[in-house]
Amino acid sequence: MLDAQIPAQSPLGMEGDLKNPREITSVGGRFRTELNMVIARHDLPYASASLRLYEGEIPAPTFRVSPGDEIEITLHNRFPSNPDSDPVLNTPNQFNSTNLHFHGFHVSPKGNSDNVYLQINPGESFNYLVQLPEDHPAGNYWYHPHRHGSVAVQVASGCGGMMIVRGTLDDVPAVAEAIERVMVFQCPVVDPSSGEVDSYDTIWNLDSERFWLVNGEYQPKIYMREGEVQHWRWLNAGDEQFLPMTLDGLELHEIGFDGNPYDHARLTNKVEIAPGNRSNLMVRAPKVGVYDLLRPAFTQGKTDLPEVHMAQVIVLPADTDRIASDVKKGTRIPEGPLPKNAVLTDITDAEITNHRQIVLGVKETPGMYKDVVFTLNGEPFDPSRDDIVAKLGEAEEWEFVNTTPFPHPIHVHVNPMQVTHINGEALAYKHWQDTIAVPAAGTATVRMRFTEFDGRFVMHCHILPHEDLGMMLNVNIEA
Ligand SMILES: [Cu+2]
Repeated sequence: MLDAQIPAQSPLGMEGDLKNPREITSVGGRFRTELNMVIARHDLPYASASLRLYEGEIPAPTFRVSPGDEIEITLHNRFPSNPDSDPVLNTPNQFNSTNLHFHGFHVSPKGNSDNVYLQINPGESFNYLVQLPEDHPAGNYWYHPHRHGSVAVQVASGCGGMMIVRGTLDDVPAVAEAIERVMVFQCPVVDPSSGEVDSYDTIWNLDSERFWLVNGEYQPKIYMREGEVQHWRWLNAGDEQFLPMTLDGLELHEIGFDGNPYDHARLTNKVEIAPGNRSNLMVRAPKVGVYDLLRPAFTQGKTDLPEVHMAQVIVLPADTDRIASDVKKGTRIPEGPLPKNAVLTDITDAEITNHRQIVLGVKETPGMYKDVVFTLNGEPFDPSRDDIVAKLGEAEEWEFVNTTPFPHPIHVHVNPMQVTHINGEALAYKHWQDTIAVPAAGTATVRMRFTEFDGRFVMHCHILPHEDLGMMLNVNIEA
């Protein structure tokens, strides 16, 4: 075995402190693991639940790889057989069939690489082989199932793990000297009477009772030392709720988003991660005390969502004897420009060969789940249709026009997007993301370069019930 394993542990080596998820790392240019999908029992705050999980763990193990690595993952679907044998496209179906997606990776979408058109049925195994380019941007990515019809159920059950590509921010001295926390936010939603996620009605309602977990723990404690700065890697691995997060009393300096470093550290009092987004934060604890990491009450589209108490942050005196004195302790926020991911250079007007508009909608359709389908350019998903055909080596500008009263986080596979406008207003700083929250009844404009990889892939809404109900289309990049 080539696996290098790091057990789940507190980065402070401290009892009672939030543990980082178990980690599997690449060695000598190669990452290799088995990934078993099983149903496992977990005690949630409101029910003893049977969850669909990778390795029976919530969250799944963190994978840490390097640019240029060859990634080989053997996925074993050990779920029971599907009760429904005759799936209806764009309705929830076959909750025990699956596949594997590498969210945000710039890799081939074909064959046994990041191919979301595959279907791995119960009892089957599949060998994924993904070649990460030598110049792949470093940062936070993640992996999760992506089979159309069962994606929301499986992610809402807890299938998902962080995937870290080493480099860029890791080498910034202020980041390197700080302890690192991987924080995966998930909210397994089960029917409290059965403890299972077998009815779509359980997850459909945005305001159904949800209990957010951080690294599988409910309202965990996070320890810091007075004056300390820690590097936190956040992932919203939930199925549909946005997370606009606050941590009053501590300083939040955002240094990256969707894996890519910002131009410089940004002091903020709210960090918003839509479903699928990641954030890199430097968190400074100026004073001893107890603080709340909160998702304050807010309105998502038309739905009022309650305050969520995500975790408690306990800041101990700098000379505490509860943390060994040899545990490293960052104290600095990166100053000046942050290192860029080199291939992500601004896409200029002159490079753009095509402009497209993509209209986000919803359409009453009797006979479908809840009698609706979600649409892109007026149509629900059809795997046999090429909705967008573009040329390898070219760059395009896409405007997402949201005709619905809900925000939709739009995720495009394979190539990252440089976000240029929100609601028609040009952004002074144009960041690179793979998932962009298109405001309710608003617009977002992005630019993309189709480099290295031809083939078919998808773009879709990362509110995953919207995807299952049709909000996805095919992009075909021709060589
Ligand atoms: Cu959506």
